Parts: sequence; C-alpha cells; structure tokens
Amino acid sequence: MKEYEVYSSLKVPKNSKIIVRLDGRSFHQLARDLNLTKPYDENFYKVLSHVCEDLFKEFSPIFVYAFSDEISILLDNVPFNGRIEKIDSVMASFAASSFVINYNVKFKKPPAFDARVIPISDDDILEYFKWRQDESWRNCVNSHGIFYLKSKYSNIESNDKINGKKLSDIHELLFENGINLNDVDAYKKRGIGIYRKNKKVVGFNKKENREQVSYRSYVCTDWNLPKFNKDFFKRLGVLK
Ligand SMILES: Nc1nc2c(ncn2[C@@H]2O[C@H](COP(=O)(O)OP(=O)(O)O)[C@@H](O)[C@H]2O)c(=O)[nH]1
Ligand SMILES: [Mg+2]
Repeated sequence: MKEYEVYSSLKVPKNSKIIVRLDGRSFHQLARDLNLTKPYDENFYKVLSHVCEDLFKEFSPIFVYAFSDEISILLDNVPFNGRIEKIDSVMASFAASSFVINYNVKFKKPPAFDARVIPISDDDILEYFKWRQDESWRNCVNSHGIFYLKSKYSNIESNDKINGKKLSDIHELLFENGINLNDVDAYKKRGIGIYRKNKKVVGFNKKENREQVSYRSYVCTDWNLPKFNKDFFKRLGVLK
C-alpha cells in the first residue's frame, strides 16, 4: 500500500535554504471570538512571539519573522530530510499547539496554521523579507485607517472609504486627525524577529591573572527591528 503515498517523496532541492511560511487559518474569525483589541492586540503579539520562540528552539532556524498572523522561518539545516509533507504538517501543527498552550484561553474552535515551503537562494533572502516587511507596514496603515474610520462611520461606509485609497492617503488622513503612524510601536510597523545574537562576557582568567573577553550567543526576540537591509542579513551570517 505504500505506493499510494505518492507525495511522500516530494523533497526540497538539495543544498537549498528554505523559508517556511505559516499563516493563521481564519484568524479574522479567531480575532472576533477572542475579542482581540483593534487595531493591535498586545497580548496576541506576545503569544505570537512565544510561538516563534518555540519554533526557534525546536527547529534551530537562522531567522524567524512574524507580523499579524503569519510567521516566516528561514532554515539552513532543513529538517525531515527535506520532505515537504513532513515539514509543512509538523511545523504548522507545532505552531498551532504552541499557540494554544501559550494563549491559555478557551477557544471556540481549534486554531490552525497553513504552511508552505519556499526554496530560496541567498541572493533573494533580503528581497523576500523586505516583501513581507512591506506587507507588515501596509497592514499597519490599513488597520489603523479602518479603525479610525469605523470610529466615525458605519462599517460599510468605512470600507467604501478605505477601498482603493493609497497608503500615503491613509497615512495623511490619520495624520490630519492627530494619529501619527511614525509614533506607533516599531513592532506594529515592522514586525518581530527572532535570531541569535552575541553577548560579550567578561571573565577572569586566574591562571594568567587577567580579564578575558569571550562571546556567547543567545536567542533574542527583537521588538524593535530596523527596516531590513543588507547589513541586517550580514549580521545574521546570511549575506557576505
Ligand atoms: N483585532 C486584531 N486582529 C488581528 C490582529 N492581528 C491579526 N488579526 C486578524 O488576523 C487577520 C489575519 O489576516 P488574514 O490571514 O488575511 O486573514 P484570515 O484568512 O482570516 O486568517 C487580520 O485580518 C485580523 O482580522 C490584532 O492584533 N488585532
Ligand atoms: Mg490568516
């Protein structure tokens, strides 16, 4: 019967880094069920960061990037011998379980994530994360915009007003009404990142009777990401 498992041999190309992107299923509804704060729910983001940290501990990626209900995981050491079915199903279910454990509330419906595997060359990694970070910014502008409009107009009118508007117009509309998006928390604009960082440790070498500096790496959850650029990925060791 094994021969019926026709997708089980589908594999990531050898020697390729991959990005696995997870996205919450129907989180629009989940946000309603949990009565999440609009436009941004701090507790939801805390939980999302714990999910990313759990993924980091389990799969040792180079970088995890998240905003809204999506998580991108950049992996050098591809798990499960590169088998796509395994990677997608285990990572998505691991994230959903972590989400439930870390939320610690009663859900109306079991939360789920979908998953996709994206083989990526080193040259395209920066472009990929810039693309997702632009989406985070779009999401920030739009969600603040719709939140503001709904405080003044009906839902239908608000949706009509925001549809087709350029980001810069929404930014301007908010600014004219006392909301300056430049002042909102960095993570709402640029998302959160999890990666290894080096910490300087100063010890004392008794034998040689002198101070000794060494570096130890630790996993950092960055709520204050810069706009992605070459330097950021150089520091991660992804780019030369
Ligand atoms: N209220 C609230 N909702 C959020 C927050 N973060 C994500 N969401 C919801 O999650 C959805 C994610 O978008 P998308 O994946 O396109 O929608 P889905 O198909 O319903 O999962 C958003 O449309 C919001 O409804 C938050 O901080 N606050
Ligand atoms: Mg979703």
